[in-house]
Amino acid sequence: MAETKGRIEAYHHPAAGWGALKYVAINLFKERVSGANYKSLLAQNQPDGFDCPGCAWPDREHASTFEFCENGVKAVAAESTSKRVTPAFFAQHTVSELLAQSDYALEQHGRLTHPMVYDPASDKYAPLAWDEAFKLIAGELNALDDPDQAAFYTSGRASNEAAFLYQLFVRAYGTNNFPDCSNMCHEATSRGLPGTVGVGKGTVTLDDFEHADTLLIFGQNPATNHPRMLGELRECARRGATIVSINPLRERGLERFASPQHPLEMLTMSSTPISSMFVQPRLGGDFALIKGVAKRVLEMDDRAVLIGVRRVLDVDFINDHTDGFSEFARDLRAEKWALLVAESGVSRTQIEALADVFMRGERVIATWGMGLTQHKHSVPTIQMLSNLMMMRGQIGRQGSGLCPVRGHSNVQGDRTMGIEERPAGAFLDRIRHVFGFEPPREHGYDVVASIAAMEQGKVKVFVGLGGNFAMATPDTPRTFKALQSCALTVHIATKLNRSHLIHGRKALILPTLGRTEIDEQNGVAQGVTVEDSMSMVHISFGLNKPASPALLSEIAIVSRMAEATLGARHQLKWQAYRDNYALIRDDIEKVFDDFYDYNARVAKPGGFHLKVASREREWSTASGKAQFVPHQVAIDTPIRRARAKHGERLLVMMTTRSHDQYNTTIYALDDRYRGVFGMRRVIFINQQDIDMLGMKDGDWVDVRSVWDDGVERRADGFMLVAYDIPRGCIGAYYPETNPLVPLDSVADGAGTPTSKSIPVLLTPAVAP
Ligand SMILES: Nc1nc2c(c(=O)[nH]1)N[C@H]1C(S)=C(S)[C@@H](COP(=O)(O)OP(=O)(O)OC[C@H]3O[C@@H](n4cnc5c(=O)[nH]c(N)nc54)[C@H](O)[C@@H]3O)O[C@H]1N2
Ligand SMILES: Nc1nc2c(c(=O)[nH]1)N[C@H]1C(S)=C(S)[C@@H](COP(=O)(O)OP(=O)(O)OC[C@H]3O[C@@H](n4cnc5c(=O)[nH]c(N)nc54)[C@H](O)[C@@H]3O)O[C@H]1N2
Ligand SMILES: [Mo]
Repeated sequence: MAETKGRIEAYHHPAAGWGALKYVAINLFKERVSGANYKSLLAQNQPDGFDCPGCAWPDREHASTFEFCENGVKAVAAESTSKRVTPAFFAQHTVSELLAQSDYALEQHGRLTHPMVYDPASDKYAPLAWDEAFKLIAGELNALDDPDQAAFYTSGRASNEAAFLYQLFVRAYGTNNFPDCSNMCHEATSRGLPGTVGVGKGTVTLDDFEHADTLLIFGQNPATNHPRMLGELRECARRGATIVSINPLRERGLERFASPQHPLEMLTMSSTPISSMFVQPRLGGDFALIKGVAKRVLEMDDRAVLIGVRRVLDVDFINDHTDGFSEFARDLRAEKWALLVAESGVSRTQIEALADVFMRGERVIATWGMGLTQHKHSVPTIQMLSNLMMMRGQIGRQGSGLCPVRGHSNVQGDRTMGIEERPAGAFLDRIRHVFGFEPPREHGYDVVASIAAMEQGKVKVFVGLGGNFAMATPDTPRTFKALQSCALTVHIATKLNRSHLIHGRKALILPTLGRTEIDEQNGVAQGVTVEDSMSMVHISFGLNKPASPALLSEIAIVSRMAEATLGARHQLKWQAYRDNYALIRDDIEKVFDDFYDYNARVAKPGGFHLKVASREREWSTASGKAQFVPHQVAIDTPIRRARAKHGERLLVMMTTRSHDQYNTTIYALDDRYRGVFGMRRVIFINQQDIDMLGMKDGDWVDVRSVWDDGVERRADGFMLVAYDIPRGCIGAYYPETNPLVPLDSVADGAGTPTSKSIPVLLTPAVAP
């Protein structure tokens, strides 16, 4: 990739609009989607079509109108490509040769077609029969001294059925080692919310967006990552709702939006302003900011009491539904404004202005993404946001609530199905009751713990159900070594990626059907189900011809792996499950009460809403009430320690997504709304910080992280791009910057790598 040929050019058009359409056309052409597969683009998120593999944002009724989404089209085009990675391809390239290619190049080779096994003699992957592959896996798994020496990763595209069978197999085998992509994603949400509202899921549905008058968007870039959410925001803005973007980066995509759904807007080149207000905290400053808003709300309530006007707090909600308010209020009163201002990087005037917007709102939705979840203090931050919303009863009523916006299209469903390294006792009891075996009780490894366990030789077999573990995880060189120390690595995948090349002593690549493809078992088309970010469960049927006749579905792969490994040990109905996926749903229903009449309810267009207790104002907490949880501003943090040592030259780095990538999959080299074209090795930085470094916009730097374990972590060769971002904060793209994230730098209580707050130093480098 000729990165130096890139250019930086401010983006002046609305998000989406013609730019998106033009891009999509180019992309389809490039992917060489064959004629028959074009029709699949019109079928995404249709009642009789497939669930879009793009993201977890829900669809309006999951029916009728074709919702045009650039992100979805790119995801579908990438899966529907006519390019193939065949045994002949592997015969032509050694693994070492392939390792020298970029992630972008690896993705461009196309779809995997045959099961492959690594041959150390030739350093190449060679084809093998499916049966041989399952025998090999079974042999290695059964040779381990302890089932806890294997780890089973899940990426968030696996369907409910595949995920359920996978956890059933792994628990029958004997471990809870379930690292999954949500450990790196919304784990802080899943661990934080149960402590306040009882359930680790959002409390809103799309319908609430029609009634909200105020939306607070924390740490999210929907123009790129959830384009269909932008459509909802556009409607909210048109109704006159106030939309606030809380983000260190002033994301251009949140300024204006032209909807491809509205031809008139496109023809007249007009657009709808999205955000009415931008608040730019420093990285990780949200905790102090939200606490400041809460403090102001309390102060205004005190004043209301004093002068005898309507209370600002929702006193009825607090009395009837919550616990712990007085202690929380005491802590807020004692908190120093100076500390909140200094920590958030937001002036007191602006904190008060944000509080005014919040208090004026009768129906407020707070949404958040990775900007809140990938910090050391993510769990307290999310709990503080929950506290704030509870102060005004903004949970569990129409038009208001908590809205974590998930990433992968079924990441929420996978957790619901039991992809969980810390399973609840009651769930395990059910598994025992329904399936007649005793599942393991000890908690297993999450992503970070799995890598550490591989390093220490405690995990020897790694199986990945989708994803790109080697590139998605932190501390890249260290993670590579950990994976390479495994006896066996297995990847169930649609496309070639670097994880397949960073392999154990033995290694398998098992190609699988994507969600866009027809999945026939015994001549009957099978559907799979998924749960979106708002707990809607629906069915998905593929429409395209499979990329290769040799592909197996994820369900077939998991069930055959289980049969081969467990043998006669467990009499589970693997064969029946893979012959008819409805039988899997019947058994899911036996384990989870909320899935009653599963098959009947997903047969209805749009599927069904899975009950979220907190939305109904039922609180599944220890006290049976929603809980206010006070938290202090953290004083002794790695970033503060690093800054004490290095002064203002110490910068805090976030790693984020460009417009043309899907996590570790790089579709192209542009980041249109941020004005970056043809390159990815850039650092967004405040002009005053460039001056402070004695450098110029466009200069090149190397990056080194500051951590206290004496290990050098670096990523070299990035171009400085002056940007609207607070001083002391910089941004760059993932996965290029993952080598900078120390493995043991994780969110307290969630274990999420702190990918949005890495202390770093920049040093001048020569332009490549
Ligand atoms: N096209 C596309 N779509 C995707 C994905 C993709 O890679 N490409 N990935 C999918 C997945 S798995 C996920 S999880 C989602 C991710 O979607 P997002 O949550 O939008 O993820 P990021 O791109 O990492 O961007 C996070 C945003 O947080 C801001 N931010 C960073 N640090 C802070 C902070 O400390 N405070 C605040 N307030 N903001 C901060 C950044 O400026 C950025 O705007 O998208 C999903 N959809
Ligand atoms: N520094 C930094 N690191 C991060 C993040 C960050 O913001 N910053 N974000 C984190 C987040 S939010 C996430 S979710 C993770 C993502 O981590 P992962 O989910 O592991 O990564 P992806 O890039 O989404 O995985 C892409 C691969 O999945 C496979 N695939 C695609 N579709 C299918 C399918 O239908 N079935 C199967 N079996 N395989 C399929 C393809 O082979 C493709 O190469 O990365 C995390 N890592
Ligand atoms: Mo994610």
